[in-house]
Amino acid sequence: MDLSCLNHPLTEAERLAFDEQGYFMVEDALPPDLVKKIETVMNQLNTVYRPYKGKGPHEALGIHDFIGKDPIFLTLLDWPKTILKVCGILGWNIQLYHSDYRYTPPLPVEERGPKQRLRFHQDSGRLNRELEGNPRPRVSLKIAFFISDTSKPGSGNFHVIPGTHLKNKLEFAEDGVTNPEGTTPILAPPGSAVFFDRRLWHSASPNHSDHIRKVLFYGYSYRWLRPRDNVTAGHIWNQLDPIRQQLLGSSANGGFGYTSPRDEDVPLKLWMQEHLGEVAD
Ligand SMILES: O=C(O)CCC(=O)C(=O)O
Ligand SMILES: [Fe+2]
Repeated sequence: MDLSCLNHPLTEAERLAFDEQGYFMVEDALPPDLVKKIETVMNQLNTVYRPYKGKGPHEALGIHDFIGKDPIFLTLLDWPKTILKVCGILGWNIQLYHSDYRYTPPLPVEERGPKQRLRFHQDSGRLNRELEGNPRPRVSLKIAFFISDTSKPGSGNFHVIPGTHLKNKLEFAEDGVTNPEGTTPILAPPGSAVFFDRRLWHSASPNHSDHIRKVLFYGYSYRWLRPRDNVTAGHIWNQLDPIRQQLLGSSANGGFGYTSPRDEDVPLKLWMQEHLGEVAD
């Protein structure tokens, strides 16, 4: 890993925000030249995948498992300004369980119908039914890397309801339209990274701006969670260092190594011990 990550640990303020609000933003997580390069690659993928997925010019395009589709995406996997914040929250037994590309063109003016309630949800489907407890456990988080400018409301902003990661259920107004109290648009400039707890009630929103909304979501979880996509990386496996291999799902000891990892299963643990001193077991 790039040793400059040591300058960007999880801060106490971030830990507090994550524990109490369920999210925080890191502004300027990515420099403008990198944002530009990523945007170019996102545009290329849009050109290829939009017709392939049968999406019209104004429809949102989502691509799951984008991680192996261009080397630039690996750069963000262990990005120096974000990776130790993930480790600060989840520790070293982590993996990328999901990657999700979102490319949302503006909705044509004539299609901007009556106001509708946003699609609030907690992440990871059955976890929200089959895990016991109130609140249910965290298990995973996502980083949203904002590539286009969503710093103004109405630009397809990511929305959250702060503090709701501790609520298994959310009350919705009977009118079917009004959003729950506390609904907050995240005003994210390009290059910013928003960390959020999978339990935080959150939603996408329609893009009523004049530019395409472009975001990359990196989902990190404990290694024992079954990934939500195929984490396709066989074609680049030999180019990955051991920590990236861990993050993309390797285990030296097979299935056993996910729930009871030995040192050889988790090079990230050894790296953290070497560079940060003692780490929690
Ligand atoms: O596109 C968005 O703003 C929301 C995406 C989302 O729900 C997710 O990545 O879990
Ligand atoms: Fe989600």
